[in-house]
Amino acid sequence: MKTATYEKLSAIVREKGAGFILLLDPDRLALDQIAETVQRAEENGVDALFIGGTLLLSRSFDDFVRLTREAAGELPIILFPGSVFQVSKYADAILYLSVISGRNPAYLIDNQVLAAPIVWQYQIEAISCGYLLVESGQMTSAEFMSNSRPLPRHKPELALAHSLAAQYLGFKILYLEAGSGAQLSVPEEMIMAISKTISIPVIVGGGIRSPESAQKKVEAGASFVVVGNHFEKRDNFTKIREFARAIHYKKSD
Ligand code: 1GP
Repeated sequence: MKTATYEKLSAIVREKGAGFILLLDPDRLALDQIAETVQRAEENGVDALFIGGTLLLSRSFDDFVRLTREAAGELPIILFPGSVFQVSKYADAILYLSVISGRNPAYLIDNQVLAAPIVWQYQIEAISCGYLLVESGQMTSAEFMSNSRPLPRHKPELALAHSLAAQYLGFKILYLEAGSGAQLSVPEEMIMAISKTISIPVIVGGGIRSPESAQKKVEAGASFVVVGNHFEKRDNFTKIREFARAIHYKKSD
């Protein structure tokens, strides 16, 4: 089994305190804007790229990943798939997600079985990931499409029990997800309760729109912060270095 990308992620946490991950949604970024976006991300402290979306309307997913790979140099490119249709041989790794906050077998195991032969044929590194949807104010696409209930945001003990289960089941990483464009991000109290108890790295994403908010997630114990929606507005890209500094505050750039 390949582990190079997972090891790169671990090295980022060791060297920078936490990692800054930019999420690229193939439906929201035109193919001819990929090179410039990736270059700006790399120059301004982004540590890795996720590619994916809950739904996929664009027909050129494979081209999207290939062009990102060509532009990304040393930056790891990790698929963050909303479905089995989002697997590409051009990625370095795939987050092999299971929506363990829900009880819908389609997102717990069915899609994983469908994707497995493709991942095997392409020889992409699979990073097993326990994925917890956390209630975030309004229904998100992830909640709707996964047809599963998110964890209540004011019940950190419930989220903690799920996180321990993820660790005991052998997931290599945990994702605390408020959902893309979420009204409310994952509460720090929940991140803190989980990260001080489990030993696998914790990714936090969904609804993070400021460097201050990103830093709070790291202070609470997140190993990685994912931002997508906010940088889909081109103007917001001018702030990307501030996000990187905030996320790397423990060992600042
Ligand atoms: C969504 O966690 C990611 O799956 C990022 O969320 O798009 O709200 O930044 P945003």
